[in-house]
Amino acid sequence: MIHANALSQPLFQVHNGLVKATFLEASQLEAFSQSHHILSATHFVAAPLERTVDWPEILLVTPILDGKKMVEVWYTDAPVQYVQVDGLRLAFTDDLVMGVGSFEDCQDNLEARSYETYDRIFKTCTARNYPNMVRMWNYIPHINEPDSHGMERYQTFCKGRARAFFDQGYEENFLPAGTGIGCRSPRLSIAFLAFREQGCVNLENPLQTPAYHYPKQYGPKSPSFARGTWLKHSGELLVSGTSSIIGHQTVHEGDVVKQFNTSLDNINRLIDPQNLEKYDLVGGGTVADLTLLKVYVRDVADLATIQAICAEKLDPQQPVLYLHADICRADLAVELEGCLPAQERDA
Ligand code: 3EB
Repeated sequence: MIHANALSQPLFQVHNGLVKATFLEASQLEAFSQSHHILSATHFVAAPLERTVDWPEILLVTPILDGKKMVEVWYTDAPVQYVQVDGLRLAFTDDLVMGVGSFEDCQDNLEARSYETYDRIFKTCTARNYPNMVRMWNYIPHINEPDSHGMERYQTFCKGRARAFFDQGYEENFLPAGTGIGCRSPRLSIAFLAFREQGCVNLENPLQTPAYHYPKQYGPKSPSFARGTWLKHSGELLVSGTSSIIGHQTVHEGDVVKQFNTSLDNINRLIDPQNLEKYDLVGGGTVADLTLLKVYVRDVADLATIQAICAEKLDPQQPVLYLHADICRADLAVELEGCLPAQERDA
């Protein structure tokens, strides 16, 4: 399923190669790191593991559903400086930083720890002059279970995150694209990509209430993310985790086919050229153009159904990672994310 040329050809790249991303078999990462500068690696594993490497890395217990051990790796040919500070692991180039903040999972002070980790990420990136957050990934252990105050852990996390964004002075329409998904890892992990230069447009979907405007019934503080970010320099689009939500409501609870088709329709609408026109952007596409695809599946029994829809609607040449993970609302069965490469431009 993964191309033999994965080692030489990225699945996705930003700014004509400033940063590249691909999926590798875990056993290839070591060799890969000899010839590329790794910015971040996310391993999707079946059981908790510990190891130490130079680069920012997450060992995420969201098992790959076809049994392979895979890694999502972001990398560059530019020189990279690795820094560990304040519990964060970061990889800096002249233009961007990728990094990971994580903390041992806890029941009692999830909100405070989430706040603190976000706050450190913002302060570190800002102090070093990389203030422009473009993409964040949040992996939350036991996301749908209650914390010690009886609040769903995702909602508790959202409270801490929202306060950190607010304290940092973020305007609502400057929130980065995001993923907020469950895992069975021993740590809560937050990964990010930030640029030195302001270079992205944050996108919303006309079919969906902006997540930061979800009403209080979903939690005291709304989720802090945009539906996607458009990278101005060369026109790539990073699509946030997308699920079966229309307006602010979950639709088609209990029907995974309809939920997944709704998710795909949501992305189609987000990346539609007509939606981009509203932001004075030229480009766009459909789900068949997406790369670096990850599909989060709550119930393993739904895998074959979801794969059949992917075979029909996505580019069959594109590898897809099917990950076993809980979604941030208990009534959602599936979520997906991907990247839209820049269109070829005439020279
Ligand atoms: C949704 O649309 C589905 O909390 O960072 C998608 C992407 C979702 C990001 C996040 C949550 C997040 O609300 C869930």
